[in-house]
Amino acid sequence: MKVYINGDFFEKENAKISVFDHGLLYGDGIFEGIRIYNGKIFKLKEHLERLYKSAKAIMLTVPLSFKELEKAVQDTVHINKKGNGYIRLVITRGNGTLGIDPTNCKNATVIIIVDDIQLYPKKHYQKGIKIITASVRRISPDSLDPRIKSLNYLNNIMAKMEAENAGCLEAVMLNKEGFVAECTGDNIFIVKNKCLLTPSGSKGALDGITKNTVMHVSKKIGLPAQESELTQYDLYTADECFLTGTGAEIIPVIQIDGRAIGNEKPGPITQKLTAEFN
Ligand code: PXG
Repeated sequence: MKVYINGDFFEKENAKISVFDHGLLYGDGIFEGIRIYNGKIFKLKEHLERLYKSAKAIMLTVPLSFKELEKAVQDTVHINKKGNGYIRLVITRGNGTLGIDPTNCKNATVIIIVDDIQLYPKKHYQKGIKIITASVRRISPDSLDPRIKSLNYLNNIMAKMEAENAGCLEAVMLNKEGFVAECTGDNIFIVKNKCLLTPSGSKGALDGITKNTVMHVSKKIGLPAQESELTQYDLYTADECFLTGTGAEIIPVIQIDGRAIGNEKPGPITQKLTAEFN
């Protein structure tokens, strides 16, 4: 495996960055997770557009132009001869001093890793998963906008640990007002009266590439899809529920906080959307 760091390729064991990198010291940075299917990079432009928006929001200067970064990602995929896999593109604030001030960091660090990813065992895609509502709330847009795909995942990790402690694989997170935001690493959808509903970015959801793809696919097959305010009640009384993400793809949810969703099996619309997505 060859890892791209700041324009050079390193073998996995030599792919190292400084302990003074503010990405490590303060989680000061951003990232993207991208899929490779059949030798093609899925929605690369959309991922790069989101990355540059994240960079803009945190005043991080990406040291490469859009075209240069696009080429660096493509080159890293080619050098690794990866037909199917996963790209982790990370930009940190770079090396600095011990102090949070980002102006001490003169050059951002650009890392591109090409590897494999399997977030959930295969059987869960057929059977569906059980989730809980986390007690910890999704961080508010007025503190750190969840649309910024930052390296600060502790909020999500705290919720993920709650899920694991409850014997579940995922947790849904509510925002400060108690509306559904998203899961720890996925967007959430419900099906209600043959309509697809999912929380918007302003409610604390990442502007998910998979989410947008699923909404597009849904409309294409004649199923209305819209962003909507959702409460726990809406989840509990949904006809179907599923999660979307680059890692997870589309995974059915069959139980939430002990309430069965539909007849506790992946629903017909979830299955149809999955087939169309694939
Ligand atoms: N919300 C959050 C908080 C995420 O981290 C999504 C939604 C879905 O977005 P996309 O654009 O991927 O559809 C994510 C993405 C991992 C992993 O290693 C997590 C994600 C993607 C890939 C890998 O757990 N989360």
